[in-house]
Amino acid sequence: MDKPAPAAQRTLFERIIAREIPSQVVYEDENYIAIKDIAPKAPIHLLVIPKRVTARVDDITDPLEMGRLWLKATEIAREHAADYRLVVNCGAGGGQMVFHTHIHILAGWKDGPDSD
Ligand code: DGP
Repeated sequence: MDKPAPAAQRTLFERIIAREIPSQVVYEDENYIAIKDIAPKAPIHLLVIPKRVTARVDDITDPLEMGRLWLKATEIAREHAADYRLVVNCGAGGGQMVFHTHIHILAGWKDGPDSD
């Protein structure tokens, strides 16, 4: 097997997947990992991260791959909350800070996203 790229060339989330950086993993399979966000913006704040690296969600061009990612995000969200918000920040101007595609799951408010 090829040696992994040096840490400096890999994304933060690749390093989390490789367990080089600790995180709270709530789900993992061969294609995805879901972790708790380090700076939660809601009572429940998870990140669903495909293991295949693309920088941003619009780099995914295969409809099946895009569909599977969103299905996985809804599956994981439903395991944590009945109602939830899914968010994708795309590009620095869209608020993206980590350039490894991910979907935010936000949930757990008492009475909707603006309640607490
Ligand atoms: P975005 O702005 O969409 O790229 O969101 C990146 C998210 O990643 C942001 O909500 C904070 C989270 N984050 C950044 N560094 C870490 C980390 O080291 N561990 C975890 N669990 N989350 C992180």
